[in-house]
Amino acid sequence: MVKKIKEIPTHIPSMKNIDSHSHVRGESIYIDDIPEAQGTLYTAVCTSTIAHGKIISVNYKEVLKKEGVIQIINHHDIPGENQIGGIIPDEPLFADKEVHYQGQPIAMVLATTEAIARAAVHLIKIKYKELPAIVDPIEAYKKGNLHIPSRTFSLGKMDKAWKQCEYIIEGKADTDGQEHLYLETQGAYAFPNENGHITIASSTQGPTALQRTAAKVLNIPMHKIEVDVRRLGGGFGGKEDQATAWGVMAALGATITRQPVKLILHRMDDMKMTGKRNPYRSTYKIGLDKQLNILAYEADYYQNAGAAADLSPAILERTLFHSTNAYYVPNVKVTAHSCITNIPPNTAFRGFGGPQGMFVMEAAIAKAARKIGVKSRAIQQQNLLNNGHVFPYGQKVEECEAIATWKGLEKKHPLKAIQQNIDQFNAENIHYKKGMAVMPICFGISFTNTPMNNARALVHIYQDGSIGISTAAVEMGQGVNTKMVQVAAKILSVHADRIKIESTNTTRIANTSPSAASATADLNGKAVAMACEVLKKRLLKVAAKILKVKITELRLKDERILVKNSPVKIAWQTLIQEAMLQRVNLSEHAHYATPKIHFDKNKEKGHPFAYHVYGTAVFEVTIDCIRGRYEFDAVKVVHDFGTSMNRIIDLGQMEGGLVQGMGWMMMEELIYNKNGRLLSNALSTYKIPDIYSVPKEVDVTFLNTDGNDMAIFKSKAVGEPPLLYGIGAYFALLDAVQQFNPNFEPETYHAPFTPEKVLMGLYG
Ligand code: LUZ
Ligand code: MOS
Repeated sequence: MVKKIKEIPTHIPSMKNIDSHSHVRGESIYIDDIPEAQGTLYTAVCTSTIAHGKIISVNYKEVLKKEGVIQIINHHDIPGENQIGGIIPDEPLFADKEVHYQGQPIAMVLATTEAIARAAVHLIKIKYKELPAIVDPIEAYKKGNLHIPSRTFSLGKMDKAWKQCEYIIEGKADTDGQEHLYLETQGAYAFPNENGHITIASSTQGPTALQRTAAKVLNIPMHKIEVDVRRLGGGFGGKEDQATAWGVMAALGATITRQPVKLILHRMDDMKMTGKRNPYRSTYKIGLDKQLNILAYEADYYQNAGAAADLSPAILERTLFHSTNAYYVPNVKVTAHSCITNIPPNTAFRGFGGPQGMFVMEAAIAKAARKIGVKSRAIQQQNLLNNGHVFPYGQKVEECEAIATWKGLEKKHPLKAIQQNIDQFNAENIHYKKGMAVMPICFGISFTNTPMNNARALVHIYQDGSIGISTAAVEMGQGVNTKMVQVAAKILSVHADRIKIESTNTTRIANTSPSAASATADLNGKAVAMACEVLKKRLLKVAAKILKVKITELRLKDERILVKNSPVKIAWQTLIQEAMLQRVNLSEHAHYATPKIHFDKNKEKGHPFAYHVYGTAVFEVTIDCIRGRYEFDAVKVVHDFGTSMNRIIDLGQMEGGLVQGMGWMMMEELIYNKNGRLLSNALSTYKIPDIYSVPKEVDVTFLNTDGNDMAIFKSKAVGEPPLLYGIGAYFALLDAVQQFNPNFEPETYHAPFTPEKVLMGLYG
């Protein structure tokens, strides 16, 4: 069945982001905008200048002489455990005897001004005994340096499958890391309260992770720590786990000095000290039959995890989950290795290991297509997932939109016509060549770690009829707070301006999962919906009592109670006053846990995802064959949003994710030298897409589908999936380069495809 395609109307009928006013006026409050309390101390962090070694001595003498320096804090000053590791306890807050990467914190200086603190750090004299550094994951693997035992997903019978293949192709595919480059750098502001209680304002995606870790380091119970998050100036995964260290340091400083302590990283320090998307190196083998069916796929992923595990074990898992992208492969054996290296611990980044795995599959298809003499898209289309198939991890493919989005794309933007234009252009031009690539995607929605799939909401209706909502959702620019308003407004049938979304606060909402895995609106939205349904029922009961009718005759609509077949109405405000008189509870706390999902790590099988998101994009690029420069002419996408509850926000996520993914594939060249030093440590040496590097045309079509009940209001998760499209940029560039230089075949498909690499490919 071919689904109807709905155009995006010019006037998108959805709610404007509730933050847009304060954003545009510069009035939104981030950590550095919090009015400063008297006595605030400022922090600078002293970090390792070598990638691996033993600390022989640390001399603070000169620092203490400096005027304005109040305190130096290092591992000796920690009341509890010197440990901040999230999944594995392998990461000290401050290095003790050894250092494992350049930029690893050793101590912090508190001073009366930030300038003094920063200057003071340079007066700390550290002697090291240097040890050899490893930055390459395969070298680490060969030495047996792994964070966790390697993991394998498998399906079918490999030996038998290889024998049935007409074509077998092997190759290598590498992806570099990616700097998150959130506009707001990492930071926190901690306030000491009475009795050793601490409040931490933090720019974190994971308030509970910070609370739990601070409690461990400070050696106090979690209830003495309140983490408060107003909003983030971007996170992209970089603050899922790695906001914790800075919050803990600020809390430690505030505990020791009994003064408020503020810690905000400067951009270059943030780039140097924090982890990024995990670079991967991979090998693959793919087998196809004569009809281009992929019969077998084998891959080994070497994840460059960095010096501590951080979230890398979970990221590794998602690489395996997405190893076959949007394709059905009946025989699969994929193995992933989490390699310990001497660079900062790498971490979550939009897609969470999924993109790294999918790139390898796309590389395998591209190389196979070239060997066989067909277009990649012939192989892609032949192998798209469909209902009744099974993923390598055992989950059945249901409500699959892989073919529907492909056909939707074909219908709106016939690929043949695009190809003809390109062929004609290439025939007529010598110095410019065009290329194209199609990129289907499939992304599983849920934390792969099943227990994390839960959230809560606390809804208060105040006696004047206004409403305050707290959830575990962290607003980081993705618009989740706007979606929460929409959920409550719809269920309680009130105007959106009656509703305020409170900060994310561990005292109001406890034991939160981080805002991550694209699941924030689903998990928290469902909790808000549950709380509002309960409140609605109570209010209807109040009205029924006044009107002496059955509840079933009543409806809550547009701030009125309506009675069936009667002109009688009760206004919202009156209803709330009546509820107060009847002593009805106008607050509700609800808990949502995703049903149906499970996963058995021993068998590596289960049903880990609530649902999947699908889509297909086509990329068109023009390269300048003299200079190696290039411009993307167009990216056209048909995407499965389910029934979008907010087209403006969802379109924003789509465009932002697409361009962020393209940046990773095109230009964001993250370079560590062999001594583990980050060379691309500033915006002058690390290039991200600007307005000139985005495609000249981005055409997004909303696939008209029913959506899935596990998604909030059937509006599918949209945070991470769009980033995956970016992978298409690499293959469009490869196609264009091969138009000019048909002999070009990279030994390793290695993203990003920078203009420099394009130039070398053109003449290589
Ligand atoms: N974080 C996490 C994530 O802890 N588990 C996940 O599965 C995940 N997926 C995407 C992004 N963050
Ligand atoms: Mo994320 S990579 O969903 O924090």
